[in-house]
Amino acid sequence: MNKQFYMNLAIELAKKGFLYTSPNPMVGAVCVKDGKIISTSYHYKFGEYHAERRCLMENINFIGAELYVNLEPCSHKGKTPPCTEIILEKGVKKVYIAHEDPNPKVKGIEVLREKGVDVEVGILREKAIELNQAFLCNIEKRRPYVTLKIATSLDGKIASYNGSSRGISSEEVLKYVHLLRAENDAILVGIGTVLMDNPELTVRLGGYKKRIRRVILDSNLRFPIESKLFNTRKKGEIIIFTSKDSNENKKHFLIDNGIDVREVGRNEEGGIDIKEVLSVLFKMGVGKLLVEGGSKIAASFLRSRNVDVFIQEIAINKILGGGYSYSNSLKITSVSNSEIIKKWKTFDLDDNIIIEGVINVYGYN
Ligand code: AOF
Ligand code: ZN
Repeated sequence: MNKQFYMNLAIELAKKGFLYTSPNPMVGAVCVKDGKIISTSYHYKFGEYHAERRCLMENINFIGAELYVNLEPCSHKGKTPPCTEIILEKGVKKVYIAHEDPNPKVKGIEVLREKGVDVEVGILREKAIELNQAFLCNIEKRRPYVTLKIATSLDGKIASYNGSSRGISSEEVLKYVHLLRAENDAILVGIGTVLMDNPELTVRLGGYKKRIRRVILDSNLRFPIESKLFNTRKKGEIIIFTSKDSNENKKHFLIDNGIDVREVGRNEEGGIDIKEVLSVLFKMGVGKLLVEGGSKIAASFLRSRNVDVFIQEIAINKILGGGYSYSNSLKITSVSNSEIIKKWKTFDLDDNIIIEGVINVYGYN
């Protein structure tokens, strides 16, 4: 077996942590001695042991072994002890790393080399970088990795003339949406969507339950207490971002009822300042955010250049005519200034075409 084979295995193992590691990266580790794999592991869950530590915790003689890991081992004490410590302690002689960790606290390559461990960096670099785009965005931008998901008719409308969007997507698409929600740490909509659709914004996937934070942008605090959101609340799970001048009594009532109400500034259009929202959410531990809706919200995220992944579900069997568009308010003056979707793929679900593309790419500089 060659280096690429073992590194590929490390990457595949890392993927098992998908859904659970954010805002930490997905990391896998493979230990090889005398041409045989003697131990493998991965980072299971945020806050738990890292891949390298799990891999080397086994009661095996690791002296002279080689370790393959898709991310530079950490050298700092975070929620867990430094990985470099156990690598040195167990006598590993060589470490293969796919790419460096941009976290400024991490200096694993340096530490290992200083202590005489042979280190080779760059095996399957691109594939490994692709895997941890969310983590790389978090470190580079200090904000959540944002996926904007829009459901439209064939003519690109997100709602009909009277504002209703219920029923644009089919059942199969709704299942896919719940999967998307499960991949994220929080889901965000505007108050318009809450008032119009009364969504619950929970993950509902058969028996699978994952609680994610539910975020509403509501500058004038119109949040209705008869809504499904209010009535399915759990302490701290619903976060409302509002302006400093919204109704104080309502604010206190919501806070007393377990809703996390945050005051933020406004943007030039009078809406909520997206940058500030993202910064607060990131500090709360949200590494991946799904933005689900409202034409204003979609436009504000696009306009402020805070969308990393763009998903459009097109109901090819429906034309809505003069309804709501998610992009009308974007002031794009010429085609050469248009928003560019990269690395897109498409697939069909019932009567829908799903387009998944990327706007921002991280980790190549
Ligand atoms: C590794 N192996 O498996 C992971 C790493 O708070 P902590 O202790 O969990 O540290 C989190 C940081 O460690 C995270 O921001 C990233 O830089 C690195 N993650 N490093 O050596 C791993 N998950
Ligand atoms: Zn570590």
